[in-house]
Amino acid sequence: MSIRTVSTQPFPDQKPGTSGLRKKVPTFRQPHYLENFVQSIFDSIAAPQGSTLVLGGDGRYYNRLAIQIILKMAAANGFGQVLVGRGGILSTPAASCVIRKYKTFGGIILSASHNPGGPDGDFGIKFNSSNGGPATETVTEAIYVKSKAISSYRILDTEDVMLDKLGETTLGGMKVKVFDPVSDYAELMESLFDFPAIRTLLKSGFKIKFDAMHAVNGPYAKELLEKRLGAPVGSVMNGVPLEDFGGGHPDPNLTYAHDLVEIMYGAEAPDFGAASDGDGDRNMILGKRFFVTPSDSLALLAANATLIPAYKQGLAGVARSMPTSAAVDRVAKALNIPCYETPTGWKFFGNLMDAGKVTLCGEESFGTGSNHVREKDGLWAVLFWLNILAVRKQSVESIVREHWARFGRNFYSRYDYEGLPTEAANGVIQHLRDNFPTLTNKQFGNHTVQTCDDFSYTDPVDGSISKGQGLRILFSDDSRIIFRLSGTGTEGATLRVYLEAYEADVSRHHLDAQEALKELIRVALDISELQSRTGRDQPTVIT
Ligand code: G16
Repeated sequence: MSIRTVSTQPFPDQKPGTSGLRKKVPTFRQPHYLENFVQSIFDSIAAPQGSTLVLGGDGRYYNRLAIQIILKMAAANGFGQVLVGRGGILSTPAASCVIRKYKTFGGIILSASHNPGGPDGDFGIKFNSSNGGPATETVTEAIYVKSKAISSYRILDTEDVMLDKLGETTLGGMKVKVFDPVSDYAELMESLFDFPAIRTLLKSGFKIKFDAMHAVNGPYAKELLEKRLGAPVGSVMNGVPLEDFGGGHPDPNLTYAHDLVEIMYGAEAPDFGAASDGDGDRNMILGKRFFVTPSDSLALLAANATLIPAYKQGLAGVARSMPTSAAVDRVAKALNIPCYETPTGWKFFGNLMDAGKVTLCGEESFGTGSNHVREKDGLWAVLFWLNILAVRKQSVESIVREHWARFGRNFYSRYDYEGLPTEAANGVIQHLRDNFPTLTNKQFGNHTVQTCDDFSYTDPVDGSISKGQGLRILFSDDSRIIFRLSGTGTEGATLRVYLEAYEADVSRHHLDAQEALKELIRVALDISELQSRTGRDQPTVIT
């Protein structure tokens, strides 16, 4: 068993995006591609000799192979121990939980989140720091810089490790501990929520359906919802993780979680429905024939937080990503707590939570979480909702409608144009930017533009500045249109258009969001010249 130093050449495309490096599987399978990136991580983080690392992924195609490579490289790079989820499985929030619980130096998470998997699907890798959260931009930038200058990597020449049996082995001088990926996380959930109250709710005939979308959360949901909380077996659907997610797109929204949507809008609809994504950090919440937008869900969790044992003392503050609706801002105002607006990307919440400035945070992209870990957390959101439902004994719909009646409704929708030629997408953004001066003060129907800017964020904790985080067109009536290029796609460019309009009048709260936002959508298409510049007359997905 010897350490081999392998000569390599840099790949020019290893810049981490919104959440780590995401590429097609064939890209990752090129000789040295994964190895270069892993060595760049190790060279950037400067872990002391003998450090412990957590390792696991969402089980998608290439997960197991990648884990073997990373284990051998960790052994050759001086790590003392790696904790690996059994079968190489570890949901993203569970990885965060384990990094924190065992105070490890950090962890490597393998996932392309909600993107499809399989031999031609997507794969991804990211490093999480010792706080359990995604590496900050300073660290990801350092990794990128290393990747552009790499000339060799180190790997141990040895047999593969057995990943399917709990226990310890050694790899060179390094210990490999295969652990149960569910138990630490389940224990953490049980410490946050009122399990007896939820158990009583589920015994009372309240029916739930959770769609794990053949992704990583299947075993976690079965353990928590069916085993510990007593939901009938079968309440968790698509609960067996598959390497290609059963050919599906493990993205919990109304388009891709269609199995669940059909059930929740059907004649025999359960009282509560939810889904999570490939790596278990996103969530979608549904009531009987009722969809809760992620932005409303965040606002509602904040407004009801003191009903939950873990948050009964109240919240230090809340945070949302810039494109997320301002529904939570209204709750924060009523609670008299700070509300932070960050760029898109969970990594921006970490500093705020570490500094004790926020307790809850969330994003329009179906992510909500709290300071219990440093990742967004799909099942946590589901349990939070179930706990609220157990206390308030009302339907999902009536809880949301009461919330709107109190705070007003932020109508919200996102239009995604996926797989655009990069030049066309950049052209739309440039055109808008060039037109900022002519847009200010301009009136469009009932909406008058107040300001336009390119969102820039100064981290209040470490002072770091992140520029170019999305174009905002802000209207005087609190409506907003945001244009942003996604940082998680793997093919061409994905242009996102976020639309939001505030409505205080309860008599208009029943409106369909698309109807309420009709005029803003027209304005957005008009001022961006999106259709003529991209040749697309329809978005790929509307959420
Ligand atoms: C990641 C990030 C989120 C972000 C989402 C979409 O989520 O962690 O913060 O909102 O991507 O980003 P973009 O709009 O750049 O595509 P996930 O669930 O994909 O890891």
